Amino acid sequence: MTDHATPHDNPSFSQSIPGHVRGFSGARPENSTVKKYWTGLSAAVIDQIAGNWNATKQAYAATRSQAYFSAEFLQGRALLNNLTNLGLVDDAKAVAAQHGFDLTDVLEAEHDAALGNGGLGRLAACFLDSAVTLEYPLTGYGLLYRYGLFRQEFVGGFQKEHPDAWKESFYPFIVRRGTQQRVVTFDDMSVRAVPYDMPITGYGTKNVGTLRLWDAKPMHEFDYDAFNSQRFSDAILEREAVHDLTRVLYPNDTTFAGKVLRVRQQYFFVSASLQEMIDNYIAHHGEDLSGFHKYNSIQLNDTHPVIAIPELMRLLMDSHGMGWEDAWEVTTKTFAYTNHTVLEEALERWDVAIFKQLFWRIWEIVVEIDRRYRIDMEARGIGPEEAHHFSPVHDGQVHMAWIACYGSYSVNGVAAMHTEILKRDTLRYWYELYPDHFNNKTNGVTPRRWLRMCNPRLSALLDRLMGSDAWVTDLPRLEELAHFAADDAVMGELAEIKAANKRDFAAWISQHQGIEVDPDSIFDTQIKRLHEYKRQLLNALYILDLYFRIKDDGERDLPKRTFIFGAKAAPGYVRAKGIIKLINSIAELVNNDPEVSKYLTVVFVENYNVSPAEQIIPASDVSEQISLAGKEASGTSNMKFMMNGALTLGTMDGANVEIVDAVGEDNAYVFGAREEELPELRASYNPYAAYKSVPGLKRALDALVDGTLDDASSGAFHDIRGSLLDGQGGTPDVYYVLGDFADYRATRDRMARDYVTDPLAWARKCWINICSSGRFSSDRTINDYATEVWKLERTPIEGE
Ligand code: 26Q
Repeated sequence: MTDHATPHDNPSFSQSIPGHVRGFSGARPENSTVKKYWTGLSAAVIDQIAGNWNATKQAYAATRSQAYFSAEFLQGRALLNNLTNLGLVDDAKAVAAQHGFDLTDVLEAEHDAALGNGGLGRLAACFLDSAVTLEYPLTGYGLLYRYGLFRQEFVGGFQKEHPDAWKESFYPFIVRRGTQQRVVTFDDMSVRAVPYDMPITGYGTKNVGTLRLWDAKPMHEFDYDAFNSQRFSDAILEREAVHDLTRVLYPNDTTFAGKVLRVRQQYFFVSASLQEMIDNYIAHHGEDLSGFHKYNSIQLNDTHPVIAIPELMRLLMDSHGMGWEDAWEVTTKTFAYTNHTVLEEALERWDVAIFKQLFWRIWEIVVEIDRRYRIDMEARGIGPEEAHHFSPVHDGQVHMAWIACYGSYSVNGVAAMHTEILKRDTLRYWYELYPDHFNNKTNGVTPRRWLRMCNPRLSALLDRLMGSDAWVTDLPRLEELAHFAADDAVMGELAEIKAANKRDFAAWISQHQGIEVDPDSIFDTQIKRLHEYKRQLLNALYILDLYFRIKDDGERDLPKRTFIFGAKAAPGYVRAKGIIKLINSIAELVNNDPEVSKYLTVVFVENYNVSPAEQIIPASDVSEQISLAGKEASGTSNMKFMMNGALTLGTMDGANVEIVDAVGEDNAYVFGAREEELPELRASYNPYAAYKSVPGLKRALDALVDGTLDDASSGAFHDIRGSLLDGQGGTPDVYYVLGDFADYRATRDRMARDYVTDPLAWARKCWINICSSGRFSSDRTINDYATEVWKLERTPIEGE
């Protein structure tokens, strides 16, 4: 199969590359630096799509279209993704070779666009890819952060954060649209919002979608009067305050911190985006905005952009003369809200003082929404106390989730189980009020980046067996290949592909971190943000236990394993950072022990991000999805692993439940307490009893404080052990780590045994996972949103 998704036989692309490279490097392509070569090649890609991008924008502006509001878009690298989608990989490879460059090296020169923390941000990026591939008119709106998620360095095993100046050297994949600026007004300052557009290419389509990211600039480049007067320093300070707005992505993902700058960022990007949408509506349909919702719908990615609800009210009323009732009608038919968490501590609540100080008018509107809400609830027969608890404003705070639930026509969770928990607990009140607003949209991931692009070997096998690349845009068709599970030759090929990917990862990690891993060992991986509920600690305790089984118990009949971690901790999350130090200390202990390191290697990948994930996932055998049941809304790496032929070791949580349902219980390894049984288990739970009675636990936990492991006198390991055993005044072991340990240990042992005793049976399980991954394509998710929620029509362009 060729990789020509869009079969435009394209000599123009190849021929344009040298000129673009020369333009950036001021040198002959063969004498250019690799970074300049990357820049020129990227510019050649932009050149290719410019016409179709323009045409797509015009087509989307004229039809009912969807906006995706998100504070985060975790795009990762752009060049290979675009080459893959446009079918230009071979051309780029050939031209680069002519100039003496290996395309792989050129691609490695690209810095990740890490404008997101984790799952929620990466989901937004996958959705953009799917929407354009399916030719749905959707535009992403967000913030052009100057610094993305911090770069992580390990210093003595501790996480150290560094600024991530991702676009400091020229970045060709964003284009400034200087003629489409807007002004956003706060009570203490006005700010120019300058849009930068990132093109989003699709696979097998001429459509090119847009991610529009707003940058904040001072109203006037220079206020000469102020500069020339006694107010010189005020003028400088005000300019800096404006630049602060889009300076940095907040690195918290699970704990809410009421930072003023954060709510400013939120208001800034939603106000600019709404102004643009209204102007576009007026240009096409005239000044009467009562039909705005017929042409526009806005998906709110969690509560981060929810301030758009009062802001749209303000714009409709104050700028366009609409009355409250009409404006509320339009607003509540425009917004749809996605919830991504059930963790109490993550819910956004802002002190009323912040609202009053930043945007008095928005505050007034929120108060009026609150007043009318209470009247509305009384009319529905809901008691004032219950209504109060879910009101937009109470106890001195503005509650963003309640504004979202009251002001949206749709509310969804991100996996079947998560949506059920929302309906039963977190959002029960709203579900009872508006049952038909609630729906589930199980997450998905794009098979372009997460299979086609990151795993070319497996992609080639799938192409050959199917006789086409049809699976790339129709992933459920992989089901047609399920019968090859009985074909030993194909299973042999699958095993060889995994082995080759593992050799590639071994070379990569050796080059990046100087650690040598054995490609014949089991690659067992946990990659995700570091949080107690995700239970990296459970994984770490198992490894410690194994260490002692080898060292003290003399166990020798053990499969060889490589344990891979990748995780960033929020900089202020002290215990999460302690867990990073713990895993690094265990790595040090295990890897440097001549006896133990024959069996085990521990690798903590530094600065985990989208690009490392693209190396790690195709090379993994085991996918660790071990959150406490009921806590992980969905998970999305679980889907990426499955697609690439890794088997899930997981709890019945989030989308794991649906993965196990798709592959069957024999093709996944499930352990741990079920969500519905936890309340009863908890009632009689005594972590101290588990510590004393569960084999291996005491030894592993004591290693944290008996000198086996060294936390550099930080107290981190003492704190971790204490959190499990005494809870320091609160509940001990909130995430039931010790409660699930025995089952985890038994299941993980069994899994490793299965791997070595019957490689063919293992390969068949992997194959069934790959062939059953169809419903975890974000194409399915986007189709469901588009047909059930957004009511969109596919809008293909004619194109060049
Ligand atoms: C909130 C307030 C202030 C500062 C930061 C934040 C903030 C930022 C990011 C809160 C949450 C996030 C990100 C959450 C997230 O990534 N959630 C994950 O979303 C995935 C996509 O739906 C799910 O698969 C994961 O289960 C969920 O944890």
